[in-house]
Amino acid sequence: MTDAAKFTPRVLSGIQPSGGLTLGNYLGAMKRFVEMQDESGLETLYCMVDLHAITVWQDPAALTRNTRELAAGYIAAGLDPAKSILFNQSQVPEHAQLAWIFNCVARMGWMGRMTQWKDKAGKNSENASLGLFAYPALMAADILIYHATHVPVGEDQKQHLELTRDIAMKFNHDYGVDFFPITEPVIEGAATRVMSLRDGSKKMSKSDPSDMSRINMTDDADAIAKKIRKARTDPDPLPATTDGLRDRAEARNLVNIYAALAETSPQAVLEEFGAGTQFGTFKPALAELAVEKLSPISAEMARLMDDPAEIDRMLADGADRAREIAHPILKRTYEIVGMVGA
Ligand code: AQP
Repeated sequence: MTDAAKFTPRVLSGIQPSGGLTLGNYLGAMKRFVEMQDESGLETLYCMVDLHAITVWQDPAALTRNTRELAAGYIAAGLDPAKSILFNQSQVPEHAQLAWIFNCVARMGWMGRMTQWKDKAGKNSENASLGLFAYPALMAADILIYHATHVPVGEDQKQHLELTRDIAMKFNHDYGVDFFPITEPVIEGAATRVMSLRDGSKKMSKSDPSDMSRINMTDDADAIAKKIRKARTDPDPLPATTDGLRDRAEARNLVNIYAALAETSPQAVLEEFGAGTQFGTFKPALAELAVEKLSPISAEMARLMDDPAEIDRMLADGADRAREIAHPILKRTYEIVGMVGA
């Protein structure tokens, strides 16, 4: 059994630079990253997972821009490079090196059961990249190369984190060691699953072909207001309690977004507006709140993006600091596996 107490409490998480940051990424992940950065006794590492992004085609110029924009988003949202290690995944080669070991630990059947694989590969799985199939083994390596004990993520990543635990347990078992921690997922907050504005059954996603389905962190006030005005809802007004939202995915999503932005509960939002309030009244209030919360972040992102060399310098520094933790863990892994010269 793994003794959790022997591992330094350490947080690792990442976001793919596979498009512009969305409100889903912000509420489901980044906001929690910032809170954890300020919790005492926790070391925090946050990365831009560019190796994950290329599991589906990325235009090279867009990948470069999206990576810098994501770094700017991290800082604009409140991550501080003096407190957290911020870096780009590909600049720490130990991630890919450990991922290869994990490719040899994980089983094909485990990967084939991942819902993200099924969703993204769809009916065309013969034509999907091998990287997309192996994605969860790389994610396990991202986490375990730092012996991270806690991983804040949105609800959609829960299954991948369970697989990370399975890989750690199988490695520890196969080699008769107690080397990798059994990491805890941190799926917390009012909006661990922000849904598409066009379809309440789909999550809000950077790569959704419809820009109207999401709020991008770089959207201006007019775009935010337009997207919320056009967001799909049903004809009924707001109910008195959250029970009344149970079978109303789109309405529930807008109330949840409001609650997460206002840092309150969905029930409190319903009480504030009152049962019977029409979406014609609620939507402009939501748009106003979203603009109030997001515009300082997008303004700061734009300011930081004016100096890409400074972003690159900050990421290079973060990668050096990350490697100081990762390298000894990789070296020890190679020794455990029996590689000569490790
Ligand atoms: N809609 C969402 N609601 C809550 N959390 C979300 N996250 C993503 N979408 C939502 C969380 O954001 C973190 C980073 O996600 P990611 O970029 O690594 O991958 P993803 O989950 O696949 O996000 P996208 O936006 O859907 O990207 P694409 O379109 O490229 O696949 C994770 O913690 C995730 O849970």
